[in-house]
Amino acid sequence: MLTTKIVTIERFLLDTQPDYARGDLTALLYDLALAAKVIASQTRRAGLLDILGFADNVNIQGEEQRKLDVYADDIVVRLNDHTGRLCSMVSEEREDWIPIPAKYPKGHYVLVFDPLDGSSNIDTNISVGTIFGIYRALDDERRGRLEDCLQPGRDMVAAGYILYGTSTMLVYSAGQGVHGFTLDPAWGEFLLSHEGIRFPEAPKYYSFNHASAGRWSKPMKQYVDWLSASQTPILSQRYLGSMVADFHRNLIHGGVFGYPDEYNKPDGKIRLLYEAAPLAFLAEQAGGYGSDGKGSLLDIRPTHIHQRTPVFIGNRNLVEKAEAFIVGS
Ligand code: P6P
Repeated sequence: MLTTKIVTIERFLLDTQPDYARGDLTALLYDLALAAKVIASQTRRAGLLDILGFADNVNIQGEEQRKLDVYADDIVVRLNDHTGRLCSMVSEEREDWIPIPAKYPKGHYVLVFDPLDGSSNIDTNISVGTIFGIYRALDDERRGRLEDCLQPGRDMVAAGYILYGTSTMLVYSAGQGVHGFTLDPAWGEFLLSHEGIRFPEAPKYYSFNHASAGRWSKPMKQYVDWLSASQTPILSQRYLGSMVADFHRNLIHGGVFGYPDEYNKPDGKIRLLYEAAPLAFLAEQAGGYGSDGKGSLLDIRPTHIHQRTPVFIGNRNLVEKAEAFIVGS
């Protein structure tokens, strides 16, 4: 007989969300779980899109076939723009912030998200993911404004990601630790599979694109040399080109992911608002740390919704060592 409890994400949220979450935050997390199921069903078929009559950009149902990241963006917006839980959204796929249409009630929360991080890897079947962060509206009396979207990560009330990998996992934190749920495709339910995830003390991996080393500063090269030689046992280098997948592996096994500034990319490549800050929120909740090389990513107040930042994220001691090399230089 099964002895372990079967805990759905709804049950877990209802049992663990603090009262201040007003119920809307719990419902919003559930809405994101639904979006995850819809997006997962499509990414699972990515290799078949041409075979299933998507080749000429119109599928067999007469729907216009879109890139999967545009599809994922559309699903998240359409599942959340009318619920009355949000006052505004920001998506990596859209140039401007997304107001809630006037015909719909406005809510207490702001949703920022990258609908499909690492999407350039889809054609090689490498894991990709949706990254999200949730803030409270700055003014509950007014409809959403751009300034509601430009809050420092420290003010997030929740963050998470959905990883479309060998299984589909939803990993989130609402400030009480980091918890992982695995989708059971037979039941269509996310079931608690990783309660209270924390970075292991002994890291195993470091994740940097060594091909960019010629564009790094000298302290940066010294730091990566230190990573590759200083640890016992030595760290393995793993870099997928999908930050959400690299982050997840390092969260489970310990390690550090970095995308530093380069001579031709002074702010690096990773977006602060909907990629770096949500993962830094999770990292801190899991006993780790996220830095831009000088200080916490969570203390940076965005001035633009798509602004980029250098990123070092993972085991706290490894990230603080990056700061020591960079700041100390
Ligand atoms: P590069 C994906 O496009 C992404 O934003 C991250 O998910 C990933 O870590 C990074 O870019 C890869 O960039 O320049 O190393 O190919």
